[in-house]
Amino acid sequence: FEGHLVRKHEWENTTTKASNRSWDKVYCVLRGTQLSFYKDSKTAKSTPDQRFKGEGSLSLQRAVANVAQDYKKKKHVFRLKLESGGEFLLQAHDDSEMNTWISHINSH
Ligand code: I3P
Repeated sequence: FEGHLVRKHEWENTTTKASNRSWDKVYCVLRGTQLSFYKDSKTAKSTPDQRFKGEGSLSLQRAVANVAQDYKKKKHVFRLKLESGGEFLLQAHDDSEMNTWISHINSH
């Protein structure tokens, strides 16, 4: 499963806020239990090792995605909580796309 989302890294782990908390447009690819971010769909397809800003993939083992009810600044935003304590906010185009992402992430 894959598609465009806008991403904000909130927490590095349970105690450290992410140093860069700006919103980035990213192309997201879910392969098994791994979530990878890319600059665009072309890069994801042609050179899947070339992830956004040289980042690693995220492990979704014991990760949970939920609607970000408390985040009011943008619509269609869900929160991804990783086992590491890392947290991301991810904005979809609409609620239906958001709910599709949430179920894919939670049903791996
Ligand atoms: C961040 C940027 C984000 C903002 C974040 C800022 O600054 O303005 O949009 O999050 O606020 O730190 P920069 O682009 O200079 O990194 P919101 O959109 O959620 O307000 P934060 O520090 O409160 O997370």
